[in-house]
Amino acid sequence: MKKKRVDTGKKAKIKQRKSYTQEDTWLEEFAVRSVTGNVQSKKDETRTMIKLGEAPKEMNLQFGRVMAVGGRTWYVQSNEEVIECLPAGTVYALHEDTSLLAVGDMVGFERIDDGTGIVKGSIIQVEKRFSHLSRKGIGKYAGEQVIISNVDGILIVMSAADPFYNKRLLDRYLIAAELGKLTPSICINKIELMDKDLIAEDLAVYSDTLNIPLYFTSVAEGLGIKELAAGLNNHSTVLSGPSGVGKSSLINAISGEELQRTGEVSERTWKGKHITSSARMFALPGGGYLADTPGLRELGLWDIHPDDTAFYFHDFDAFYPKCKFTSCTHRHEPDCAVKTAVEQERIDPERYISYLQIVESLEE
Ligand SMILES: Nc1nc2c(ncn2[C@@H]2O[C@H](COP(=O)(O)OP(=O)(O)O)[C@@H](O)[C@H]2O)c(=O)[nH]1
Ligand SMILES: [Mg+2]
Ligand SMILES: [Zn+2]
Repeated sequence: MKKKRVDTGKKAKIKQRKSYTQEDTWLEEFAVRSVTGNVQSKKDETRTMIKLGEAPKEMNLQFGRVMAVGGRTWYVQSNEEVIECLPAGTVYALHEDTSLLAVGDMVGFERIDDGTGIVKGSIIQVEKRFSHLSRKGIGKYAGEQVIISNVDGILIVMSAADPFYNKRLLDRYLIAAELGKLTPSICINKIELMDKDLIAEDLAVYSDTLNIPLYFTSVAEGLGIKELAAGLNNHSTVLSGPSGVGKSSLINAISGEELQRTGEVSERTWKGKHITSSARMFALPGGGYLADTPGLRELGLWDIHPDDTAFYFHDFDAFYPKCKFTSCTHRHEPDCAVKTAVEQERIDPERYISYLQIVESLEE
């Protein structure tokens, strides 16, 4: 993966957030790193200096993991406690991603004892991320936005109906998963509303050709939940997909607890505290974590060149080496083995449609 360099020599250029749709308002909670290594939280205009590398050894850091964020507060789980943390004036970062902090991050913090008896923390260091789900920011702010970090897998959740699953979005998710080093699996929820066999046939390319685990569930009728829970047990997995497909309902059903309210994406609580709608981690009783995220209507891909898109369509793997031109984009070129395979239906024509749409969007 390409690394974005932090150029400390240039004048501060703070990337501004533009107006988002309602679903995107949670993004403003992300601290945004500028090209000079400053971050700015738009809400309160505070800035944090970022230094690349480890914090000085003499700092007495305690380590933990960000489980949720609300306002400026990052909820860090450390041993058995959840500690409310704010970023320190200077944060040492071991990664160079645009988002300084994200839910899922491993952080080092200092405990603050202000005499009230309530333990708070100041985040001093952010560890390198081993995986992430990222998307391209919307509008003027076109940087990378890390939705969640340091999980093993992504469960792409869509529903059989209400809303109908979106294969174009699904194909984008698969690319984002590979870019972020996340093992993908797919869940089609609300299966009681449709004919399961028809959907299984429609999605055969994913389960049979691409060998991606495909789950069919109904939270309403308790179908397929055990199988899904078994597949997710002992792993840490982010659930992502459009809103209203049943992500929060599935997490409740799997954990067997009413961990969070469903049917809304705007407000959560953490022990009575206001938690804005953003990613949130839940420990599974049998080990591992599930991360709930707000619905994404679209997923702008980050860190991919249009010419490389075909390499992420693994059902094309057997064909593109046979194209006449090594630089073939599989669109207008003669003797294109990919196009021929599409015509012969050896490649799912719908996957090819996704490919064309994604290349086009990356060229914009
Ligand atoms: N018919 C049907 N509705 C469901 C099912 N699972 C969840 N829902 C409903 O779908 C709506 C959205 O669920 P929610 O979990 O909030 O979706 P999220 O936005 O993806 O987190 C709620 O009204 C749920 O009760 C299901 O299996 N079948
Ligand atoms: Mg939800
Ligand atoms: Zn070609």
